[in-house]
Amino acid sequence: MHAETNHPNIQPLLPLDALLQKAAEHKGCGTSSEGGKASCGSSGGPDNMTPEVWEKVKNHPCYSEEAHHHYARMHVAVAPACNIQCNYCNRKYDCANESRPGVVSEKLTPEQAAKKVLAVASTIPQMTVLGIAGPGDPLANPDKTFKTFELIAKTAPDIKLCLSTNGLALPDHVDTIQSFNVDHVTITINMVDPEVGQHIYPWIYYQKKRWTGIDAARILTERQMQGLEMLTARGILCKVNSVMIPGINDKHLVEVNRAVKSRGAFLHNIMPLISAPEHGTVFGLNGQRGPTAQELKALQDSCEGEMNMMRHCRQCRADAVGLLGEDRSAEFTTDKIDAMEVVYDATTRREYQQVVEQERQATVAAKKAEQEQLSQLADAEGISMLIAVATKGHGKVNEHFGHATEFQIYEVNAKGAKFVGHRRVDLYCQGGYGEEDSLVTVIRAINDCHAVFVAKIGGCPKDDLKKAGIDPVDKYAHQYIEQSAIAYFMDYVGRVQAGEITHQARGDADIRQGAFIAA
Ligand code: CLF
Ligand code: SF4
Repeated sequence: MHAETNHPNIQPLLPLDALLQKAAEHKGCGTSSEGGKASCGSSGGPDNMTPEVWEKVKNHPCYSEEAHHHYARMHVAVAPACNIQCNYCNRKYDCANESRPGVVSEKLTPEQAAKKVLAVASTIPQMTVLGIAGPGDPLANPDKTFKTFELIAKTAPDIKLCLSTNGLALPDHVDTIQSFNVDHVTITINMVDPEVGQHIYPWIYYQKKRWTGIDAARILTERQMQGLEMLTARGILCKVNSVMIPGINDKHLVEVNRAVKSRGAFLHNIMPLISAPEHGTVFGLNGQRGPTAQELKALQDSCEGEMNMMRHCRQCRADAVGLLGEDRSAEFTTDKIDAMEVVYDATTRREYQQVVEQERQATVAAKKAEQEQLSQLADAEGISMLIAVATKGHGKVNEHFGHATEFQIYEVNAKGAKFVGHRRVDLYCQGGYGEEDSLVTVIRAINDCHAVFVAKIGGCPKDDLKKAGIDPVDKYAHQYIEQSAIAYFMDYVGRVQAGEITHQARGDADIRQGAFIAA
């Protein structure tokens, strides 16, 4: 846990009404921008973005990879019903379009959700985005979804509103979405060809009728495309999620990428199918496999020339709280919130976010400085490697190997260091997956990496990692990730050039399919 996130601003307990009233008196940040959203610690955006777009993405952890190291999001599970069936979904669990299968969230009323948002906002001041992503489809539950947005817009106007949908009901709600200043909408689009779609969707429920087969897939794709066009025409940023299902839509997703790009989608997030028999889904039970790490990366790489690709998605639960990759939902259950003393203090949030922004700018500056040195490394042409990093945020190597529940993956070559994904693992010190030793599963998850950067590591795992050909590195503890990766790479290339070592490509790695074992 980060010390900075333990906000000391705890005041006497207020009833919900008083809390909402007090929060409504705050108007968010002093500098407001489009839609009354906060403009905290603004800095110039990248060259390829207009200032309006940068304002929307700069502190959205899903829409900006760089922001995800610093800013948090939360979900509220207010939408239980769904209007379609996906073959990778079991309704006992959260919507698998944004969640890993097997995850169950605590359902809330809009009023409970509003209180939860204020509780989280006062505890985690860098929480900038509220998303509704299930546990079913938010637009199959429009009253609950929009009531929640209405309450938050009134009480916490500096929080960005975000929505994720399968798209079937989307065209009917675009005007309402716009009226609530929802700037970010995700649509899960797994196909643009009904022939492919019939193998993913057994049925949909549309206009009071159940549709199956090709007809169902055709209606769904038409509604998704129509909804996407309507949103982008209104300037709402759209992200498209696609689940990569080997043998069913893996090759087809390049076509999906082109179709959504041509309709103005801002970001494409290709996620791996997570499929295991214990999830009880059609795909889980019929043995449909998910992609390997390298299959996923190759598809993402092949689409990257076309548009921005998201590679930092964590397939969050419908009640996720915290930085992407950390799960603080257990701190904010309904009974805990009822007992919590909460005051929503927009001024303190703004001040805190200004500090976060300074830290983020320092990360960017550190990255640029090292990048310039790298340009001298023309001889590194042809050498490329992946590095796994144990981190708990802030863009630094700051997690103990044994405490990591995921590793972030950076690709380093003569062009620089770039985040290309993450690998979920079981805690090394908590036992493994099924009968397997947890270290074996960690090694399988990062087997395509040349090195693993950690803040600290014990002697035993160190030896086993070395035996597997993965270099355990703790000398960059608490330093910036990209800077450390480039320094390591330059040293590595130097040793290759001196003939001390031979550069060899690594193999593939597994994407974790089963239930998660954490503390
Ligand atoms: Fe939530 Fe989704 Fe908004 Fe983000 S999550 S509704 S866009 S605030 Fe983000 Fe989580 Fe991936 Fe979703 S990492 S599952 S992409
Ligand atoms: Fe499940 Fe989400 Fe698909 Fe509905 S849209 S069936 S909740 S994965």
